[in-house]
Amino acid sequence: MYILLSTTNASNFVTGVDKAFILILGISFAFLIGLTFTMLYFIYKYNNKKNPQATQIKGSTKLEIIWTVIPTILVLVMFYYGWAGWAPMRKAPDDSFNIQVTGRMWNFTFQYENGKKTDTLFVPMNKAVKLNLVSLDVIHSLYIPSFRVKEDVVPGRDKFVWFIPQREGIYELFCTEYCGMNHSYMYNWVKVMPETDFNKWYVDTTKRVDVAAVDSPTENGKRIMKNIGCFACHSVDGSKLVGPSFKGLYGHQATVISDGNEREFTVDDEYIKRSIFDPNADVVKGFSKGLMLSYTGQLSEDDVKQITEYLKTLK
Ligand code: HEC
Ligand SMILES: [Cu+2]
Repeated sequence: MYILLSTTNASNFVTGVDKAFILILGISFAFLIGLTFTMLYFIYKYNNKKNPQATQIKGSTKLEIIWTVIPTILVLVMFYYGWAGWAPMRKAPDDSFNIQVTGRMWNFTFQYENGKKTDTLFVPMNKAVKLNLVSLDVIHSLYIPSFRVKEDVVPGRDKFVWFIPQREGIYELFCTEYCGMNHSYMYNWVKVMPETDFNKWYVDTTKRVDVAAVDSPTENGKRIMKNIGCFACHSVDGSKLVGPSFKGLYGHQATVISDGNEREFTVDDEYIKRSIFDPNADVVKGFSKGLMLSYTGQLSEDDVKQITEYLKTLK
């Protein structure tokens, strides 16, 4: 896939956060090595053979001062770099480009000031972007690792994150606060475009909904199902909800009841299509008729093809 793995300067916050991170990691590592070697040295120096008579040591002002002053300095240095990286995140420039992010169980939607709505976050390069975070139900948390930003999305509270994307590309965005059964579906993409391309995309209001950054049938299939709500009744992990799980569905040996007769066959494209447009023609054994309604008119043949591609991946 064409996702950028290297994230050097993907946003204006990368340097500040990485500096603090590497510093703290370095200090921890130095202590780990130092303490381990001191320990090994003491085991050697004070073992029973070399040092049969234990010595009592009564206080040492010099030592006390050393191990108070040095850690204090180290902690203050860590605090300084942490603060320096964090403080600018709390003040968005006044001329930021505003986008509202709505989190709910279990998806994110992005709404722009001109009414455009997407499930991929589109942003212009080299321009301050401010995301206003709204939750409709529980606490979610918006995380864009490559940009080094992360903020809880709390119902009833005004929360935001801002950043300046500095590199064209596609990045991951996801919920990082466990928010219930299908928490893992809250997984989206951020597409950073040069400002002129972005503006062209932005004024085109003919394509209002569901513009995808990653255009593959499986991704599309999953997104269609997420948006139309299939996962309310079907799981992908093998657990039984209102309907059977999609895990291992494609190609498996199914037993269904059609017109009161039980029959067995292998699940294929045709069966999935019939299940979606005429769900009560074949009813899966052990489940009730009439719970799943037909999606005729709501989903196109092409949607169903993409759904099928996605179902094939659920081994
Ligand atoms: C209100 C709950 C509900 C929703 C929403 C729902 N289904 Fe179902 N689905 C069921 C039930 C119950 C069954 C089992 C009975 C049957 O076969 O009709 C089922 C069966 C199926 C089957 C056959 C599964 C098998 O194991 O053979 C497929 C495929 C399927 N659904 C796909 C979908 C898709 C795709 C969507 C979204 C477009 C969807 N369902 C939405 C309840 C639901
Ligand atoms: Cu969430």
